Amino acid sequence: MRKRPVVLVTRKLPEAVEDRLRRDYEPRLNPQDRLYESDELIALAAGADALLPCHTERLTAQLIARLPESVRAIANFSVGVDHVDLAAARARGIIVTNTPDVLTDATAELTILLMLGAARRASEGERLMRTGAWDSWSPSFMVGVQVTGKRLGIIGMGRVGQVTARRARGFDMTIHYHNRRRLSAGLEGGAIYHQTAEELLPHCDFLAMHCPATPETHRLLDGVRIALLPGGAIVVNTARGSVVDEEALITALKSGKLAAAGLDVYNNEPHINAAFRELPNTFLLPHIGSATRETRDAMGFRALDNLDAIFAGRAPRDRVA
Ligand code: 8YV
Repeated sequence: MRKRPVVLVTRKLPEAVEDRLRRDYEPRLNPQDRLYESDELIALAAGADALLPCHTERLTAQLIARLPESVRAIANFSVGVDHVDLAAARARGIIVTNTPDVLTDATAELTILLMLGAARRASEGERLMRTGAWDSWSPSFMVGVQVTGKRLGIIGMGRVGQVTARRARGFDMTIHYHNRRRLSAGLEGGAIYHQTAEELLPHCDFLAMHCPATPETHRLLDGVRIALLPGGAIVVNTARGSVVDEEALITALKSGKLAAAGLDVYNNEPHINAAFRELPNTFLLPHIGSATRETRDAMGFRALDNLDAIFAGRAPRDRVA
């Protein structure tokens, strides 16, 4: 019988995904879901044919250089691949894949939740209820910003951006966007294209970040660009913390330039900038964009589809390097 490929699975994955791994591979699972240090990861990878990591593993050029010769593939359980040095993997001939499509709906849902939560002061309201501090009601109590009918600007009109736009149209929002390339009229669905972020920003009552983290998008939303937003705008981010200059965002939230921010992603997760916690006008979630049962299963299956193809000698559907 052909030897089943050994797969180092760095985190605890959904039961159905681990069942399939046990059926088709020789998996090295992590039932305790411990975060591996680099040395430990390298030791555990000895003799492995593939890695199945999450975005929590930083697969730097140094780490990739230390991977054993046996590793042929890195099948990520994530759509974002900013945690992997793709050039280093390419240089070693290691195939890298991701899991697009399957987390689009879940992430777009979370963007809408962040918009509503930030605009309607959900965090403050929840805190009042949980601490028992709610003691009165008045017409001026907890007044927020209405979402319906506003202009939503989207930076990065890929899969998630497009679904966010569709969902936002349910709130009669007008969609503006900036993307490297203009979409076809069919995909645009009436959204208004802006060739640069600078041109887009003055049109955004709400701004949603949906671009991947790359050197080009690093701190794309900085102080200069925040200044171009209308006063009282609301920023939401389900992409990556690195696409926002957090200090500039905090300054704008403190000054009232921005009414609020809804954030699911941060620099230096999970040790987020403490100012976000202290500000009343932030609505904060702990990187749960794809955290639905349906999506997490689908992410695992998609990663396994990619591995199946690689070990069957076929081209994986989601090759990124
Ligand atoms: C995942 C994500 O939970 O897929 C991504 O890029 O950011 C998240 O939705 C995480 O990356 C899993 O590794």
